[in-house]
Amino acid sequence: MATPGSESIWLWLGTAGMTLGTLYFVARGWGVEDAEQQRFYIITIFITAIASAAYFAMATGFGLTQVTVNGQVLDIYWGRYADWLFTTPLLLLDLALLARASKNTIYTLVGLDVLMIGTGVIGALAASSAFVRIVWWAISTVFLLFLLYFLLRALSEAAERQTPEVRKLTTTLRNMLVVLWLAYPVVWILGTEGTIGIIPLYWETAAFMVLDLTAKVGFGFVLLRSHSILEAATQST
Ligand code: RET
Repeated sequence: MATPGSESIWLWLGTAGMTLGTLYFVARGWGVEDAEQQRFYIITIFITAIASAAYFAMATGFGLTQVTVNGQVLDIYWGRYADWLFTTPLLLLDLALLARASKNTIYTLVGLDVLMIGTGVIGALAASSAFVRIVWWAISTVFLLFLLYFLLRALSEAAERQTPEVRKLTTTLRNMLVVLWLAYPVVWILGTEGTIGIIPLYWETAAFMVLDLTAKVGFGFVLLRSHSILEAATQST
């Protein structure tokens, strides 16, 4: 266990943001009676609650380790991967349920997602060489691209079955997800993990915090913003 440096300010901000987001979603979902609508609240609440715990763990140094690659010591926050392993499938589930995607689509997306995070964490912790780390990064990025391909295909199929307002919400969430998720491998390779160190740990931690808050709290906010749209999305057709 290592001690976080000045970047801990961003981790504390992340903890606060995720906690506030969780409380907001709990309050917003309180009076919702419909089981299908409740599902979106439950999933979204767990996404931010898990992240809140992960951020607190990182801020207090639990989720931090050091990896020596070619004589260079890297500070690696492995706590992020523990968070992402559970929360990214839940984010996909939110969107897939909104689009009423088939079970097979959901299994495929979750499988690709677990492979993406799993190979990403190996890349982050691998001490072998910078080259091997970058190969793991490339493998993980390939899984991300397959995942986005399947997601876009499933959502465009679903569009035909949706009312215009539900379709609009799905499109907004889809665009958010694609843009934000593609930024993660970029921050990783330019940051500490990529060993090139173009982005120092301090700014890398800030960048992941902004991405995580937008991809979780921002995403949940947009999804749960309108009770009437969720109602239309869950009505049997
Ligand atoms: C890693 C490793 C390098 C290659 C790729 C990655 C992708 C990470 C993603 C993370 C998404 C996280 C979200 C968190 C929400 O709070 C693991 C950085 C492709 C896409 C949405």
